[in-house]
Amino acid sequence: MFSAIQTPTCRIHNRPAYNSECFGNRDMGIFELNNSYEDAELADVIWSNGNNPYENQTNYFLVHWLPNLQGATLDKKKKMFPNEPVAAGKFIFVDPRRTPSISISESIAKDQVLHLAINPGADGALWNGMLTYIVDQGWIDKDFIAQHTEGFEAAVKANRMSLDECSRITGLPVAQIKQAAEWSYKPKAPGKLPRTMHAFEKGIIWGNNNYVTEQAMGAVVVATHNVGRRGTGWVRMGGHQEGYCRPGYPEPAHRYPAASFPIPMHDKLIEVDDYLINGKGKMMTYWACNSFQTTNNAQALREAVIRRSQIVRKAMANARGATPKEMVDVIYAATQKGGLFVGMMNIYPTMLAEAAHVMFPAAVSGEMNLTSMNGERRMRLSEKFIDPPGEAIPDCLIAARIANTIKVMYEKEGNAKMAKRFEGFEWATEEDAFNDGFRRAGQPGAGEIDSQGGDTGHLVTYDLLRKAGNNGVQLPVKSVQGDKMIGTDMLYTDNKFGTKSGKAKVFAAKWQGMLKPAAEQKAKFKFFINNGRLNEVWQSWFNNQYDKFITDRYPVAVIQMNPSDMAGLGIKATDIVEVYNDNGATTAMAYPEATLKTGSTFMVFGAPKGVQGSVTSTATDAHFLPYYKGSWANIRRIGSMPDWHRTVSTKSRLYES
Ligand SMILES: Nc1nc2c(c(=O)[nH]1)N[C@H]1C(S)=C(S)[C@@H](COP(=O)(O)OP(=O)(O)OC[C@H]3O[C@@H](n4cnc5c(=O)[nH]c(N)nc54)[C@H](O)[C@@H]3O)O[C@H]1N2
Ligand SMILES: Nc1nc2c(c(=O)[nH]1)N[C@H]1C(S)=C(S)[C@@H](COP(=O)(O)OP(=O)(O)OC[C@H]3O[C@@H](n4cnc5c(=O)[nH]c(N)nc54)[C@H](O)[C@@H]3O)O[C@H]1N2
Ligand SMILES: [Mo]
Repeated sequence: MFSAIQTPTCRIHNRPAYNSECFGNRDMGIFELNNSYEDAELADVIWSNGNNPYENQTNYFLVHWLPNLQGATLDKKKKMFPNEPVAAGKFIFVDPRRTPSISISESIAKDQVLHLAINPGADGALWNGMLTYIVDQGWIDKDFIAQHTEGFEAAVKANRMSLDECSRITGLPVAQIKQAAEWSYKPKAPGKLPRTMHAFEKGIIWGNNNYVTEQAMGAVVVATHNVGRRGTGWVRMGGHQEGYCRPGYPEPAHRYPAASFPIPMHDKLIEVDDYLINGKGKMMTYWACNSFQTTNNAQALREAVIRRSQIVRKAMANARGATPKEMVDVIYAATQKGGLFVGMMNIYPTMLAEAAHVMFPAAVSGEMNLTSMNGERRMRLSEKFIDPPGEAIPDCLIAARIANTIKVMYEKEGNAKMAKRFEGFEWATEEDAFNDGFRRAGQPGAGEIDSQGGDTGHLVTYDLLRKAGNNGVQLPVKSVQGDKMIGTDMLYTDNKFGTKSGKAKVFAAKWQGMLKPAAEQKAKFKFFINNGRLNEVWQSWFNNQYDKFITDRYPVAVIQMNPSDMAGLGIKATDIVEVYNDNGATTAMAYPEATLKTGSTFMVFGAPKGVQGSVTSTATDAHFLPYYKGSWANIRRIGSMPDWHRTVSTKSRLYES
């Protein structure tokens, strides 16, 4: 995409532009995966912001968080921090609804758990109020601020918000905000600040005004030195394996000069979904993603892409007996008339297949060797143990074949200049791609990690990863001793951040209210359609939809509702409802949940039968990070599925002891 084709029209699988989920953190010079899972065992307090870790980061939560709450890591803490008071950990959840994570934690140690049941979208205000309060209390690390940050004073001024105002906007009682502040930031003993880990995930990332909210939280994190100390960390929770490296975006621009590492391109971002909806672009390739089910304003995208792909399909159908070369001309001509040529690389013919003209079958992990890293930057090699079906091959080799084919075509045309751009894809195996990518281009997140560890990607080999086994290694790898790669537990322990000056940059991040398209939806429609994940379901259900164990439990998308809201609309458990607003409409199975506030719902996202994204608005932050969580819509009953009364459970999903 970047070095050969050189297109800037590129989006990431889960959002409509080639941006970061954490520009806010990165512009401050703080990479969002900066601690170890072990730090969750060592923390005095863990904040879980817009995150439901029991359901979505299950192993991490059960193995590393809960033991801390239970006091089972006290010995470890004493050993690690001999000169300060230690106790069993405390959890603070910020979430508009009661989640299974909260109910499980409370069932273990109620007094050590706080649930801040925040008004949707108000997190920025919470962190403004928190910053103001702890500065006034003096619960901050003045030396650290003076030596290792810049911009702090200006941010304190800009973000200033009284606790009363904070309470009014967030809906949280002042006493509760004070309680959270006391747990998290009040010195444990003279000169001993608590070790407070701040985790966040999709309630923040896909929350209201991502960039500003992250930086409002970041100001508090930095003021209290809760990054780069063991038992702290300001981190994404993730939940899936990730990690990739890449050449730079073809149109680099550093809007935020603070960052020293090559942040890809804030300035030249293209909102690709809007681009397609507005009739632009000639070809779209969906690679290992399914925007029809998972993007924001999804119904509008589906309608546009299907309509435009039909223009091409019709032209192709009329070109009877055309040779491939003639067909190319037919397709190109159709794209000149508003058509869109659609390709997809996937392991299943998903909903996107309705629009696709070509489909390339990919091999998955297990059918190929795959390197990936988890939420503590732990990289592992998962080795191939079975052949892929049919003609499926690893994605990297599909990419290589495309590049090599284009190269030969340019050579035939005598276009040496273009052919040159497509050089370097002589990959025979996944390992070749790894060697050219990770080992040459740098560690995943490219500069973000290399700004800490130097360009040491070349030290990592398949051979060493194989020897490291399931424990892998935490990136960045600093050196190799014998057969062992020496990794990094925690970033920023030297207080050198990823900015030119090496200081963490604090930005003004004043609460700005609700993003306009979301505020307009909210004003017009009755129900908050909060949305996200259920433990049993994985992402767009690409496997689950063929698994009776899952579909018996959730035959279609489910929407949890307060029973009194259901009664008001004549809706019974397992009835089918329509959820609709100005952006689109979707359907779901009604599922009572008594702890939801009236007017609030929770719908599983991404389902093939009931796409929640169809009713999300167009609201994004300045860098096109969608506000998926902020949907408002009306609900009406469609009818009942009598069979489901017998076969489908709607027992509360909350664990209550
Ligand atoms: N079982 C399972 N696990 C998964 C996945 C899966 O599909 N299934 N997906 C993986 C992926 S890709 C990801 S990104 C992660 C996501 O992991 P999480 O972010 O933990 O999951 P979500 O359910 O999307 O959202 C978390 C919470 O945000 C809350 N929320 C909504 N609006 C707001 C708000 O305004 N403020 C705050 N503070 N909270 C809000 C919701 O109520 C919800 O409980 O999970 C990963 N793990
Ligand atoms: N309303 C709403 N929308 C959301 C969210 C939300 O919370 N609410 N969350 C967002 C988030 S965090 C995410 S991660 C996205 C998820 O959105 P997507 O990334 O679109 O969803 P996935 O199901 O993860 O898509 C993976 C696709 O890749 C295919 N696949 C699996 N393995 C391979 C492989 O090895 N090679 C290839 N080529 N294909 C493969 C699968 O069949 C599947 O179609 O949704 C986003 N959308
Ligand atoms: Mo995600």
